Amino acid sequence: KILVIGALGQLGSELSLALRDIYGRDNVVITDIKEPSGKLADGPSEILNAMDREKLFELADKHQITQVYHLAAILSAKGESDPKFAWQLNMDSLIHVLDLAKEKNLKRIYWPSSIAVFGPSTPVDNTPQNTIMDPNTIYGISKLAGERWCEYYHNKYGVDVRSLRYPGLIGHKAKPGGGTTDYAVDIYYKALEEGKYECFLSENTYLPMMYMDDAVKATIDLMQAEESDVKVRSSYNISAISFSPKEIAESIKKEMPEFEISYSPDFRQKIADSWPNSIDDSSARNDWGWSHQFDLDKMTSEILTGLKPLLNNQTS
Ligand code: VAH
Repeated sequence: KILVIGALGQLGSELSLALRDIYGRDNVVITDIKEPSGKLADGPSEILNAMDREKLFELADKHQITQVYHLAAILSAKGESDPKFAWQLNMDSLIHVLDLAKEKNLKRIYWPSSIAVFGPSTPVDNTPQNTIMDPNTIYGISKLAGERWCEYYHNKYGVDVRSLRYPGLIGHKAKPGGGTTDYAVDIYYKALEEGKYECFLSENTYLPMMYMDDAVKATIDLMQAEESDVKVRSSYNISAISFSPKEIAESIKKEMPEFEISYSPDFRQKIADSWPNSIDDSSARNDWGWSHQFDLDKMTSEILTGLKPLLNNQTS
């Protein structure tokens, strides 16, 4: 059976639903620090604080877990408000899962990294799989250290841990939590609710991004790949689209001509400026056939269509 840690987060909630569709509702045990609601409540769930090693091991036995997707983390912007806690949660929880995999001989585990592992000295365009990495957020530092731990446990103990360096993920089924790229989610909600958006990044801030459906597909494709095809055991670069706030606003205007955007960069501008503009993901494409489906306009129409009924219900 599969255990999902952090199943109620922006990625966790969509990935948990996809995993249940593939493996069956009762074979995916979702956990988070609060009870699930809506569709996610339809299936086995447990309360689990990702730092609670004992409870993690207990749940793995109770549910005969063979695979773990560990998605719980404090993201970049939120992490800067409490660096010590972000480091502790992001690192302790990963090491508990790696130990669980080693001691219970789990089939495989998944752990997400991020383009946040790159920093101001990293080549910004077509950032290579192997390159200079000098992250300057605690989130990015914890993801870089986490990649080293994953490769260490794979090489030393044979743990089959797999990982992706996600770009900014844009999904509309679960509110994002504390990321720097979350402007690209907020903008759709505000476009529909208020017809305008004040962006916390400047208009030409290019960032690698990906629609959530592509991120879920990449995760499952990687986890279903033959072990021998998974050649990168730190974390794979993956990417889909790169755009700026100006370009996503233009994309929205194609469907909502009266939409207006304004810019008032805040502390997150510095974080965004330390990250790449675009990513070279040729290793993922060559090793296990990664390819993205959604470009910017296709994502925009998918999200606006998906959000309209939700927001209409709220306002009606
Ligand atoms: C964040 N959404 O902003 C996450 C992601 C690349 C960005 O890691 O922190």
